[in-house]
Amino acid sequence: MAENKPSRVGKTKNLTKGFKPASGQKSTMARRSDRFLTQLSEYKRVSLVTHVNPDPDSLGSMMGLAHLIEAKLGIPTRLTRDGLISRAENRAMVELLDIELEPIEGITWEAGEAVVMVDSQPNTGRHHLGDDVPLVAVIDHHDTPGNLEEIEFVDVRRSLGATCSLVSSYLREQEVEPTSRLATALLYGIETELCGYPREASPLDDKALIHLYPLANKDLIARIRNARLPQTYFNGLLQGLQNSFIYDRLIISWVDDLPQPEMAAEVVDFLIRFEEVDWALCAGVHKNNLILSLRAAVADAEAGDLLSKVVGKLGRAGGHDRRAGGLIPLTSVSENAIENIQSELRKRLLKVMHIEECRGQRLVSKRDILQNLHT
Ligand SMILES: [Mn+2]
Repeated sequence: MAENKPSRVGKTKNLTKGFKPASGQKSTMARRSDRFLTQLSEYKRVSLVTHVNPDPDSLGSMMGLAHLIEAKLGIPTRLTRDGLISRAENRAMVELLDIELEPIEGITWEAGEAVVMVDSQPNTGRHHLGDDVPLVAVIDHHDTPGNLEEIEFVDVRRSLGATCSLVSSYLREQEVEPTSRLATALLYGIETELCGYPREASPLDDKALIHLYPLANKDLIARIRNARLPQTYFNGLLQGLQNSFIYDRLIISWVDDLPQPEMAAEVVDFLIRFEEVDWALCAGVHKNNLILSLRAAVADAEAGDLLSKVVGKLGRAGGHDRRAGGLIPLTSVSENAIENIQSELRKRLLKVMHIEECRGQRLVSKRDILQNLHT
């Protein structure tokens, strides 16, 4: 990665764009936002990248940093998109807030361009970035460690609920007031990371919410949160409910035909509220992948580590303390091949959770499913 870094622009010239921390700040530059801006001050352009299938936290974070960079450094920025945005709420966010995203596959990096990664870390298997990406900074809150050795600026805070909270703290430190549109994006980004159950939040998240709430457009947030849903959503949810099996304090839901990859998370967000379990996993087939989503209703669950141990070399996984996701590429989507991988996954999961191998008990019995079916 290092040898392909573009040369900085005008290092010896008199810089008009050079960043100086606000007066009154110690020259030791204790504030991370000062160091972040200083690191970027000599580039011609800054591009923001994030993980595949960007979610509200990654979209809001890209928008917030772009706004900060443009306001304080006067450097042009661009936001990118890796993969698709398919969840209805996330699509509504992009549409209603008019977020312009350049598809990552069509991008060529220019000399003098810096790339900032948000809500993710390099080499975690969550991007389609080439080796030539001029990555200068990484700002994230995931437990899953990435390869950060070559990165000049790193701010990873695992105790934070949302990357948007970290970005909001940069804006506050630099006294850059977010526009209503930006405040809406940041608030929704934080809300989606925090307001589910189990909640993983810190005082910095609360501070950001308090600051952003009066500035945000609550009508737009309501429209995003309650985005209209396609028929495939109900089909996917029904499949999940019909194929949910309980093993002690764990429930596993198999979806043979996931309408879109993020649906796995929606299924477990629903199932983790079941009072009889502490863990919920959804494994759904989407295209040639088995998409995994895990939730834990107990503290110090280390869900990210646990899922990554379970998946091992079959694929990749990671996440937070109580929320995790993963992906297993399927070599075949035949019924047999899928059943094999499902049974291997179940075996591994029961083992790491110290649950005895047993026949799973259906969440909804077959008899009930059939009896209540109107024809
Ligand atoms: Mn996030």
